[in-house]
Order: sequence, then C-alpha cells, then structure tokens
Amino acid sequence: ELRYPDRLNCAAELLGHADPARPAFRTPTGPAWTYGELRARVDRIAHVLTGPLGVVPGNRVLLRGPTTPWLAACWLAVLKAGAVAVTVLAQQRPHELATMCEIARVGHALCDIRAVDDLAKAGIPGLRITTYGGDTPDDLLRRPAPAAPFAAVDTAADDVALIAFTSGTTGRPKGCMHFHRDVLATADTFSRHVLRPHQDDVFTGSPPLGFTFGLGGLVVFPMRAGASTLLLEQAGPRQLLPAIADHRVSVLFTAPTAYRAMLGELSGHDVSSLRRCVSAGENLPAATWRAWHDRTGLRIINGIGATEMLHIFISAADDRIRPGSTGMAVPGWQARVQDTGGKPLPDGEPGLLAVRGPVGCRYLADPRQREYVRDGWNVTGDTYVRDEDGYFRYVARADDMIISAGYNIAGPEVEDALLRHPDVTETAVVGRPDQVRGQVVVAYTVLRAGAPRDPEALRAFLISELAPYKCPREFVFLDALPRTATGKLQRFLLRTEGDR
Ligand code: 3SK
Repeated sequence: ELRYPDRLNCAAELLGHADPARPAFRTPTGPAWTYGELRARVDRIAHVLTGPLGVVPGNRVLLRGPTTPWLAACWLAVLKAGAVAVTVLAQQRPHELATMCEIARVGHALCDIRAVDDLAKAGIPGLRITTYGGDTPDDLLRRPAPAAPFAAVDTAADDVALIAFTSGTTGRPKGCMHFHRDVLATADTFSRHVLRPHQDDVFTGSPPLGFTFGLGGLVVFPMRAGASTLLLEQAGPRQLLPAIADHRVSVLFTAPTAYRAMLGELSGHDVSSLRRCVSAGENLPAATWRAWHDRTGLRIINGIGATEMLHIFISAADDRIRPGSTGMAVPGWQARVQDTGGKPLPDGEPGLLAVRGPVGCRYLADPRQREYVRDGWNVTGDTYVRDEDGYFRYVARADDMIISAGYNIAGPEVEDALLRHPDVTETAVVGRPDQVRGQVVVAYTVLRAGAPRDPEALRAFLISELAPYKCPREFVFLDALPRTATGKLQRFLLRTEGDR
C-alpha cells in the first residue's frame, strides 16, 4: 500500500530530489534545462503568481499552450503555490474553453502567447489571462520577481492539485479532481513497477500535457526518477522518429495510431535507443503489436488508463506481455469484470471493467459520479474479458458492442482482422441502425496511398479471418478517421453518419 505524509506538495516533491546539474527538459532546438534551472524558473513563476497576480491557495488556474518546458514549469509553479491547475488542450475551441472554465470556476489563466486568441475569444467573465512566451513587460516571464527560492505552500496530501477534463468521445466535459498524493501515486504504481525508469532515461512522446496520459508520461514519471524528457510541440511520426535517434530516447509514450504511422516511415531511422514503448489512449490491436515487434524487436507495453484514474491501471509488463491483451492490474490496483448489477463475473465471460486503487474518480459537481463509482469500484465503461491466467482482454467500449441479427460483435475484433490486410492503415468498425437486423456492421477504412478501394477484396480477405456474421456488410473508404483532440476515435460520428 502507498503511504504519503499528511502534508504533501507534489510539485515540491517532484522538484526536490534530482541533482540540479542533470537535464530535466530538452527540446529539439534549444539548450536543455537542468533541474536547477527548472527549479529557479518554477520559483520565479510562483512568485509572480502569488505576488502581482494575486493567486492564493485553492484558486483554479487554467493552463493552455503547446508542449514546452514553460508549460511544464507553469504547471509545477501553480501546484507549488497551492493553487489548482486546470489543464486543457491547445486544440480546444472557445466554447469548449468557456464550458470548462465555468465548471471549474477558473479565475486565472496562464496561456502561451501563441494560443491566446481562442481563449480571449471565449469571453469568460472575470477570467484574468496572463500570457507567457511574449515580449511585453506584463508577460509572465518578464515580470520582476524576487530571485529568492519560493517556499512551497504547505498543502495537504488530499488537497486538490489538478482538475483534468474528459469528455470521452462525446458529451459535456467532466472535470476530474485529483489530489497531490494522486499525482505521485501514478508514478509510484505504473511507472515504478512497469517502466522502472532511471535517471539516464530520456522520455518523449506524442500526448499533450493537457491530457493526463502526457502529463504523467512526459512530466511526472521522468521527474519522479530524476530523468529527462524531450518535449515536442509537433509530435507526429515525422518528428518522433528523428527525435528518437537524435536524442537517444529510451522511453516512448504514444498511441496505437502513431505506432502504425511510424511503421510506414521507419526505414532509415535508428530506434535502437528505445527500451520501453508504451501504448495507451486506445486499444492496441495484436496486428499492430506484432508489426512493431517484427520491425524493431521491441515489445510494446500496452495499457489502459483514464482521466478519472489519472493514468494507467492495467498494463502489460516484461514477460507478462501477450499481444492482443491489455495485461494485468498494475501493482497497487485491483481490477475485475462485473455485470451491470455489480456482480463479479467468472473468467472468460465478457462484462464491465471495474477498478480500484490509489486514485479514483471524483467528478466536479457532476451527477455522472454516481454512475461511474459504484460500491467503491470505478466502472470505466469498457467491456473486457479476464482469462484464467488473470490477463484482461479488451472487447469494446460497453456502448460500442454491435448487435446484428442477434449476434454480439465487437468492433475491435473486426478492426484487428482488417489491420492484418497489407493495404489497411486505419479502420473503425461500427454498427449502423438497420430495420431488419437491428444493426449492420460497417467498416470505415483508410488505405495505404495508391491502394485500390476494393470492398470485395477486403471482404474476401476477412472471410478467411472471421466468422461470416462478423464481416462488414458495407465498407466506406475515408482519408482519415474522425478523432478527438486527444486522438480518440469518435465512433458516434460514424454510427450516425447515415443520418446526416
Ligand atoms: O485514455 C487512456 O487510455 C489514458 C491512458 C493513460 C492516462 C490517461 C488516459 C486517459
């Protein structure tokens, strides 16, 4: 069991231990920031926040900007000052920002000068916006501040440190409140037991810091180990692959789509420095795991996490990696499969995934809390099966099961089969309402450039891979699949596509 002192400031804890001369953050162009420099910059920002900006403990401060060391420093400074960081994505539009600020009662914002227009346009009443990265005297980083260290505010371990928003793939955003101890708990479970990082590791990845997958993987985990992170503003495959080689990256955080995209660009890139490749954010099909392993020799660590639990709670690890399975409960976490009434189901039977551990869902003023947390278990909304060896296998999002002519069909199983076809790069298989069959299976598919759009060829291929009732009745070819700002597939848009 994890134990933390009653008084705990997680930012002070993360900043407190590393050797000041060692690198903390790198970028593709500028010089690395050492831990000593990071501490000095965080302290400076904390002085400005609590001095001229008048931020007091408990105030909620919105953070918005591309993935840079300054954004990470602002996050640490807000927490060190005892305020609450409200993280959002650079892609979120004015009306989304306004909703989140209203829910979280945000009074202040620290915003990269390049991302300020949408925030200003949102017209949020009473919001005081301070920019960083500009060259005016009132810019956060140009304001005068004492050169002295900033004494971290003496927060309680269960004071709220962070409000992270999730909208899933649809719906009004939900603000998830997380405590100072929760932040450390993610590092002391998944990172400590599965990644086991050391100070020479270099982390990088694609998830933005406004998504807790990125915040944990690119800031909290490396800092907890005294390691360094290469922070990339643009982190598509074209940037990731050279960055891995140039900076000898050893720990990579990204999503299945990016692994597939990198496979297409791998030739000529040196990825021999990688020792851990983490995949989360979406189900990792066995076909993608195998293709990456065949080309690189690397075994992807699959995981499932959620903004509600802050980070990953079930994952593969070391010799407990089975392609096509998510893995086992991370040490410190418990997981089970249950029916809709909360009764645990026997191994081999699909049902709802429920987890509990050091971090749990705490929605801010949202009645959906009662649906998510039942009898102390967090019910994630995913359908899973546990096998007799304790491995959890993803079936579908609970509301994504396709029921066609009485058959239950898991879209991800059909997607995995389609991804084994050499011309298919991305696919989403959904159920479309149908008067006769209830639903019919439709495959939305992105093909390799130049490949023929031939539904019959795909159907013939699938017939040799799947029971015929699972084969899509219709194939729709797209240039790209619709995704949320965090890269999650928006299946609901595809399901209702025929209605528009
Ligand atoms: O969506 C996920 O799978 C996830 C993974 C890690 C941390 C946070 C999230 C939301």
